[in-house]
Amino acid sequence: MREHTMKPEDMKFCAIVPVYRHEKASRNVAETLAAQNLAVILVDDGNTPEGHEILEQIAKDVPNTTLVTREKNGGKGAAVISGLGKAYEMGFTHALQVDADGQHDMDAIPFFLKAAKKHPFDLVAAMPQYDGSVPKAREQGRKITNFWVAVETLSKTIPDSMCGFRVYPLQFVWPVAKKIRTYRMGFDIEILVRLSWAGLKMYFYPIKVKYPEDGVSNFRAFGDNVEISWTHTKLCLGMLIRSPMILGRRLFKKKK
Ligand SMILES: Nc1nc2c(ncn2[C@@H]2O[C@H](COP(=O)(O)OP(=O)(O)O)[C@@H](O)[C@H]2O)c(=O)[nH]1
Ligand SMILES: [Mg+2]
Repeated sequence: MREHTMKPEDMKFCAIVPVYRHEKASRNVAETLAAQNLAVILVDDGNTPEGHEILEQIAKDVPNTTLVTREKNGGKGAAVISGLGKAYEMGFTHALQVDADGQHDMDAIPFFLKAAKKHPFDLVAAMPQYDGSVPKAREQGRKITNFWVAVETLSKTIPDSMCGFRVYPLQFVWPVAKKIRTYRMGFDIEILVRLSWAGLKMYFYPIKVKYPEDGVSNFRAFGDNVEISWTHTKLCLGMLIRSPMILGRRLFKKKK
């Protein structure tokens, strides 16, 4: 794929917004994305009938917005996979994944799109810069995850794997994403590790992230941490199997 060239005019960007219990906040996010000329794919991840109605209305009001509806709540990962599949089917070349609750600094979007245009075949992802609002337990969990990701990739190429703000080159990412069975919060981690194993180059840039005190977080302290631990167990085993390939590729690259 790298031998091909992609002209900026051939790149078609969209944004994928997984939505669960953030229907109201997602309007502002969708409007901000559309104002930057991005097509928007909202994924209704099994919200209530009232929530679904709100999302339908947003899709009608905001230009170039498509609503993907999942009948039952499947988890953030399941919602992003649905969105990626839709984006690929619609012919987009790149998809920006962003949270519906507006916790990512939306002013950073032009910077990330520009970086993706500069690196059309690579992944451009965010690493979070928190203000004081981040819950301590989440910050701690992130550090542990980042340690394990370094082990799983045998590298320090992924400084953060939990921030759900990134631009995916779909031609490379969709074949990997569609096979992932980690449907909740472990998805963001697993996709980056698998893309690293597949040889995708990654660029990370900081983004401001806030956790508003009255905001809704769906992160389940027990369930999601269990899933994340299981994800790391699987990925560590995956690394052991792939370690000759990972190290061999690195050696070969250095020699070239
Ligand atoms: N946690 C969670 N988030 C979901 C789900 N389905 C979609 N999402 C969306 O995934 C994004 C991240 O979830 P959020 O609750 O903000 O988690 P946090 O930012 O890690 O505290 C938001 O846009 C949610 O609306 C789900 O089943 N669980
Ligand atoms: Mg959030």
